[in-house]
Amino acid sequence: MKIFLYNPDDGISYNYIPHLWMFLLKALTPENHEVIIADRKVQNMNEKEISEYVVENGIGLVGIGAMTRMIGKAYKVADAVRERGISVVMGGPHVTVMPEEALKHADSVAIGEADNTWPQMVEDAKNGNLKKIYRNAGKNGKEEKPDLGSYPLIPWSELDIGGFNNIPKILRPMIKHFAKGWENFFLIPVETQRGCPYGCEFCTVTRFFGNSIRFRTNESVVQELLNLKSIVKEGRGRVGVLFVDDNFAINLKRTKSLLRDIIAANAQIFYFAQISINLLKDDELIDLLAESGCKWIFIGLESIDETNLKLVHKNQNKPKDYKRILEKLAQKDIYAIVSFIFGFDNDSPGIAERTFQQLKTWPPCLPVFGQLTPYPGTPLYDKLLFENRLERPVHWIEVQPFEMAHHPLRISPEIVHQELKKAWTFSYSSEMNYKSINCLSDRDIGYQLFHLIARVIFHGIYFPQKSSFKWIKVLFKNRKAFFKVGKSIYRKRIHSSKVSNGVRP
Ligand code: B12
Ligand code: SF4
Repeated sequence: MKIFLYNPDDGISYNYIPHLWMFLLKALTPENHEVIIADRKVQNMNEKEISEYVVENGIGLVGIGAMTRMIGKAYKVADAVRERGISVVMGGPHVTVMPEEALKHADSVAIGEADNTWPQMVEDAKNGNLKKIYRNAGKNGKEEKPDLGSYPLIPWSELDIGGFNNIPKILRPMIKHFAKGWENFFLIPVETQRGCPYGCEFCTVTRFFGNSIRFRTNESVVQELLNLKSIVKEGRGRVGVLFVDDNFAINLKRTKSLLRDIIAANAQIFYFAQISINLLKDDELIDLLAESGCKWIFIGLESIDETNLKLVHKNQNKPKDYKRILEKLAQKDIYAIVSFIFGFDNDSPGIAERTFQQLKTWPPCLPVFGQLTPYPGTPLYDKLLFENRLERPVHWIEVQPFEMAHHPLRISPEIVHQELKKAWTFSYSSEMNYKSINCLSDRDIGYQLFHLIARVIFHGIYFPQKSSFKWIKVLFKNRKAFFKVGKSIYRKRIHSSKVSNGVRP
């Protein structure tokens, strides 16, 4: 049977990173089935075109996965495909908590992690025997989480990932000239563990993956990294890894042992990881992160206000520690993508300015800002529903980007929206980009260029940059910063050619 796995996007930014679930389910699909992966970023088709594609290509089963904010689009695709008589199955964090809603659009849903249920779904679909609901039940009927001890090896080097090149087309000739090889840059998702014990009020993870942690073996992670390194060796482009674990260092002993094994196997690859700020106090961990290839850490700082953090049960974050820890990371050449949420109950007008004032005192970071969103299945959603504060209880069906679905206590949703815009505008202004590059002027030039490109790409998370015209505009605005980095690269080249010609600098 031919299976088509599809992931929509959110209509604002691209899916810069391939969604792991598709590649994982492909690797878990029983033999004798062909799996075609389609991501909205790469296969730019609307629902009608998808339904035509699946009919013309003899697809027997369509699997769709989506986060809450893409679910409306996912349902449209599902409806169009089913109209053509082809079965649709859905899975992922949203349909897990809203299975009845999903079953209005799909023949079948996978509840929770589908590693063990997927092969059965495929066989049942082949035999025309699909059940409505699949869940991984243990002997006592309770949900059992898959054991990651037998995690499959995803054959990245054999897959076509060309469509996920993160370097915008318009920049590729320039990058090729200045930093050959980096014109094709892929960020690949890899997981090493699942689960998070913290249970922050707004987050879906603890309920979905559970509060105890399950690990892949070190050997299997190392093998996957070595496999990814072969893409670089074959000259197909540069590869970075995003460890999608929600808290890469939640078990310090295990993380350190994994990092030591990565180093020992020479499997270091440039990587990003997500780690809670409280776990980054450990100096040995930071040394091992740096030595094993970590370049960026995604840190959910959420707020600079301790009261807000307490309100949403994110007590592990202590705003007084932020600066010190970020500086410690920067000393090891590790920078942070710091994530903030506006619209907490203790937020008040001026939140963007107050946050920005703090940000300016930290080493260069890539900040991201979002509004507090009550995702279904979270304690936050249940609380707001109970308090009758949800203005749009099914906000996901018609997603309004950066619009709130409820009213915070001390700030209106309209002001939150304005504050978000302000925060994104301040943080990615050409002045701020130039300032960040200046702060990094004693660092590796390749890194400076990478940082600048990342800043320009991050600008597009809030201000859509999908056309070449928009890109040209953004590049033009940042010409001073690009010129500065270009000049340093040129100087370095002259310097190294003099040295290689025996001229003393
Ligand atoms: C990596 C990641 C990102 C990355 C990239 C996304 C990507 N391309 O992978 C980045 C940083 C860009 C990102 C951004 C966002 N993310 Co995010 N992200 C994650 C993260 C950490 C890992 C995803 C992952 O790969 N998991 C591992 C895979 C194997 O698990 P899985 O996807 O759940 O798949 C399993 C099952 O769900 C099931 N399954 C999934 N799909 C399907 C489909 C079918 C047909 C079947 C049968 C089964 C099935 O099978 C899989 C194997 O068991 C998750 C948290 C988490 N641990 O999952 C959050 C998470 C998915 N993100 C979340 C959110 C909210 C966002 C943002 C909206 C944040 C923001 N405010 O901007 C943005 C939106 C981005 C966008 N473009 O729309 C939420 C989603 C909640 C929800 N209900 O929608 C999560 C769950 C985190 C959270 N705090 O709650 N994210
Ligand atoms: S620490 Fe991160 S992953 Fe864990 S519950 Fe909190 S927000 Fe979610």
